[in-house]
Amino acid sequence: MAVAVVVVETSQLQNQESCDLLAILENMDLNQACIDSSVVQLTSLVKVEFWSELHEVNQAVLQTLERVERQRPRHCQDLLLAGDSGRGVRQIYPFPGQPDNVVRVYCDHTIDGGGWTVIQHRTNVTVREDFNRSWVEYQLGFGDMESEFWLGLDLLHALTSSTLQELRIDLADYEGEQRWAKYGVFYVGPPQDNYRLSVGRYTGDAGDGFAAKFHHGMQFSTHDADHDTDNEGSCGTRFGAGWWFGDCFRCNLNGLPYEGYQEQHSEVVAWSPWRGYHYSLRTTTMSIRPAF
Ligand SMILES: [Ca+2]
Repeated sequence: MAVAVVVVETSQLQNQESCDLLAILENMDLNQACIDSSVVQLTSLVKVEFWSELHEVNQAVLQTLERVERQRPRHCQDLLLAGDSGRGVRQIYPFPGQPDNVVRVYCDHTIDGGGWTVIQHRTNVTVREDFNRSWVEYQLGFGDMESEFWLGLDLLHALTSSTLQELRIDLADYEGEQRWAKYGVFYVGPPQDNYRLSVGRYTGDAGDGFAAKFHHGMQFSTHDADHDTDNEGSCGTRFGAGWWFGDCFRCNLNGLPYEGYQEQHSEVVAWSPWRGYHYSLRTTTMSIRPAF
């Protein structure tokens, strides 16, 4: 064994001037075959150690990656549990099995225990966002998350598919009054079912604007994609919004941004159980989080 040879002879080599392995072996009065064999064995020993170390490093990297993936937040509630606070734009990884598919969402930890992912927001900023958008725009989402926006139906379907979600709606009028509505069940179906809405188990003080026979079970419609239950016309065209219209609505939070009561208009930002069909609300916020 070459290593044994080197170790045994080390005491005799303390005065060696050269540290070159080949020179050391040659000075040990070994025959050439023994020298060649020792060098080959040493080289192979080094290789085995190298691969073994590389394997260990590789295992450590894989374990770290698995740990990082487990720690990646799927929604705002994961961020809250990890110590996040306040509100603002955050990054989440909502798609199971797609650890690199990151999306930006607006999280709010300041209301009702926190952990809310905001999916829609309207407010009376100077330049209002246009919510009378096409089917594709409602699918992909639009607007500015720091201002008015719609998160997008594709992401809504993904977020509500992983685990049962609850929905919270916060409303404010132009007289300084505020109301809220909460639904213990909220699910947005897949694109092939036109993002059909499942909503129920109301609590709150705004009144049940999503009441079963009006919006629960309805597909999503826009001015260019009519899936409502009004056989004579298009609610999306008539009321200037994308929404889960039936025939046509009890609430329409994506309506046209009129301010306050409108005698002549019902295509307003409406939550009829509170302010009726002709009153356009100042602020609306729709947020979701896991129900359990
Ligand atoms: Ca229709």
